[in-house]
Amino acid sequence: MDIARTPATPDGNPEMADAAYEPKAPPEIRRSDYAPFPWLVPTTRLEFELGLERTRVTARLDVERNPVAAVSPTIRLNGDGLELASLTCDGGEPEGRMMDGDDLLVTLSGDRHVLEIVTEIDPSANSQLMGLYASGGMLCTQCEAEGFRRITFFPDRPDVLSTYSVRMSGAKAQFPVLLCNGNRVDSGESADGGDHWAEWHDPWPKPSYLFALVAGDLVARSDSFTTMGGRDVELNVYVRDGDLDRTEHAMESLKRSMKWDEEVFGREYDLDLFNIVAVSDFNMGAMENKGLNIFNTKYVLADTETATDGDYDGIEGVIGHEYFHNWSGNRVTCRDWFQLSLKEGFTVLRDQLFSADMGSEPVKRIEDVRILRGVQFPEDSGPLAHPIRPDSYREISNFYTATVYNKGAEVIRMMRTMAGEKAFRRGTDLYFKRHDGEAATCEDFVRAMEDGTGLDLEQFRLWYSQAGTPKVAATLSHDGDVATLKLTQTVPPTPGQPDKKPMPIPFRVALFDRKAGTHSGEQLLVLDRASAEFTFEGFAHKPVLSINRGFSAPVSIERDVSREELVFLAARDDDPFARYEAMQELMTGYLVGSVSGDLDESESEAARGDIAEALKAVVEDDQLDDLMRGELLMMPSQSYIGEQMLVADPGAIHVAREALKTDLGTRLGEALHRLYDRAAQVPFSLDAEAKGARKIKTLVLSYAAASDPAKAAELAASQYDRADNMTDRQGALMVLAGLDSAERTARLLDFYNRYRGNALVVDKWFALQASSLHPQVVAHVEALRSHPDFNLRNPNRVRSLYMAFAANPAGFHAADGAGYRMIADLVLELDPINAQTAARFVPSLGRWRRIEEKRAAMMRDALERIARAPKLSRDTFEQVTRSLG
Ligand code: 0A1
Ligand code: ZN
Repeated sequence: MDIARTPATPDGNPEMADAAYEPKAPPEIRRSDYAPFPWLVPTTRLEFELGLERTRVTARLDVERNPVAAVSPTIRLNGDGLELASLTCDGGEPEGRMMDGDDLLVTLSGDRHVLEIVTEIDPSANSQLMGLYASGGMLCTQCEAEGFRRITFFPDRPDVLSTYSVRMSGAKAQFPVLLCNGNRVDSGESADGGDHWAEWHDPWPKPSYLFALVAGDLVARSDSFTTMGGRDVELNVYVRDGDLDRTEHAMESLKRSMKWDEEVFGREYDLDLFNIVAVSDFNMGAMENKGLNIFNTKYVLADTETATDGDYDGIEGVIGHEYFHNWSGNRVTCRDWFQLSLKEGFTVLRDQLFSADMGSEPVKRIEDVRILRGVQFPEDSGPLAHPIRPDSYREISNFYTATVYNKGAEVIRMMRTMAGEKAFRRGTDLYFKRHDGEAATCEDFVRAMEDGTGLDLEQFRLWYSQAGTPKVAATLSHDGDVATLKLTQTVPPTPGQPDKKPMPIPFRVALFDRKAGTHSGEQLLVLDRASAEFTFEGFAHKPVLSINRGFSAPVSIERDVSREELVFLAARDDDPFARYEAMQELMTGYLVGSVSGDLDESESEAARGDIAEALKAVVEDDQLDDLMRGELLMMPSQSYIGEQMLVADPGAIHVAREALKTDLGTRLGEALHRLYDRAAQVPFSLDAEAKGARKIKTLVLSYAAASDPAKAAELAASQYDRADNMTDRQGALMVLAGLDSAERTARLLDFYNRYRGNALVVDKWFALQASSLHPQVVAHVEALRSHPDFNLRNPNRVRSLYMAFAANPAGFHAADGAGYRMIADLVLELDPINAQTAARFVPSLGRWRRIEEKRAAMMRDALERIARAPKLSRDTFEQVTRSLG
């Protein structure tokens, strides 16, 4: 009997099966339930007979009992919607088999067996983009976290490592290029030449989530890299014909990554071949499959006509990230998905350090903190808060979060700060040496850090188990010649974690002599109790406190500081991050005060005057480079301002923020225009000076748009018309898109017509309109939904319209609730097509508890409407129930 499609219940009654196996609440998986898998799979042989609509997969697994696991009479082979064509054990009928939901259980009574499993799949019908799927006529895979089970029945868990050999065959004309992990060991073609095949072998044992295969009509940019040990590695970046000219930056970034990882972390590449393939339908940014990284085209393709400076930086960062995974993720992988931050937090830190070394370190740090505070802090203070090492999940795809990635990186960065760079390197060397070839845990990492650095990290482990952003109150007092810094921490309650313990928080601190404008050295203080006092001698006057320099800890600080002190720090602090922070605090303090009605008119006026003076000093400071100047001139985001308030009124914040922009644009008008004119003289190049000049130009335009819209429209239109690069063109169009002017319509049309064949640029066109400050933005997005280029099946396009919109407070938080309804409609429509992407829109609605009453009720309604849908994916179900909970 073919039992593949027959759901079985424990009592074997198929009638009951639907009710039992399509539960409303998918089961919760708990970290504490981890047990080693009872079977080892030393080798895996896969044969793919490839076709877009029908691919036949023959898997041969050599299995043997795992000596360190509990004995089991069966082996659980995970499946997800698979059609089982045949199954044999040691060449014959297995002793027993049954389906448990989508999984296949096979009875195995001996110590060693060979299982042969044949499945048939339809890649063209795979709109979830997990497993094997078709994208623009090619076939590719995405297996992390649990996609391999959509290809064949397999123990699809990261602690089962196997050595893979793979044969792929298919029509030569349709799939001229056949790629897999590892090295190509053989190839050939059928007698009539219509079909061809390739045989691949990956010598490194790996978990199934790192498996990858690509078949298609692709062309490559090829190059090579000689490793520090003298290995010549062939490098290829595969793209579709016509895109080759846009791969140079990706290839150069790859070579820089390889060199940097040798120099900074002592990590050498371990195969003779490294392939990157770009695909246009992809759920995430990229994937680190062993020797065959698969990338979203967004993180590969760039030329100056079509990609912005931000795109260039993004490509370098993501290429680095995936490459660095070869050690932090592949050579040392994760025992289970609760340990995801082991590879992701560490690899994000590695890519951040790499990008900092390739460009401006302080600017990179500020950008990283902006992402953390813009995305992770709200996550940590909302219903979806979880520790960097979660305790449970229903759908692991929901845990590829800013917490696991970005806070995870901050946690490791704190260890580096406390240990110092040299000792940190001893820790990472030990970690790689000790766990090479293993599936490890976060605990293993921390222990290697302790042993390698000599730090005692006992209490520090709380950073792995406790969710929530610590709040630290800092007050500085002065008596005689002694300054006393009092620090008090609270870690807020989060879902499932009502009570928290104090955590060790490392602060880089300096005390400035207000008159001399200098300090006598930075210190590292570790606050490891609820409250502590630190004293500093030798201060005749009260010094000015500079704390959390370099953002040494991912916490929010409430410091008792005067405006005058912030102005001082914004102008004088020698730590660029602290200087940025002072500037942000000046503006945020004013905006929060103004929205809360705490400031009377004269206080408001004085505050705006101080901010304008501080900005003017930044504009005129000729010691600053423009990239850094741009950071100092940037206003805090709406969401960051909202985050400072217990309950936020997005409408009021928007009005206050725009009003401040208008005021500053007016007060600084001339100085800003002089800055613009200077920046406009800098000819195009990709160096820091020219990048800085472009950043400044668009910033000035956005201040001008608020203070003098007619002039801004004219200036932006002229920047657009004369642009010789995408940064200038997009910056100008972004400003125009928010203005109700004739220039807007003409340039938007021009942009579309100019780039209509280029999907990544058309994505920008959608995003620019969806994130604009235009009062009709909701109507614009509704209209764009019906544009012929809109396509729900392409995640980049969906994100370009709707992620941009969900992040646009003026649209998403429209007072009548139209924005919330639009996102709920999208989630419902997208969920059956691409659950992973749909679920990513839920957190924006999940912020309702922190939003004023009227809007909160409408956000809740939107969530409840999603929850009432008769059938929801595991992904969306989990996010919606947690958000309502
Ligand atoms: N490991 C990848 C992220 C990733 C995760 C899941 C995916 O499935 C759709 C794809 C990519 C990284 O950190 O880059
Ligand atoms: Zn990663």
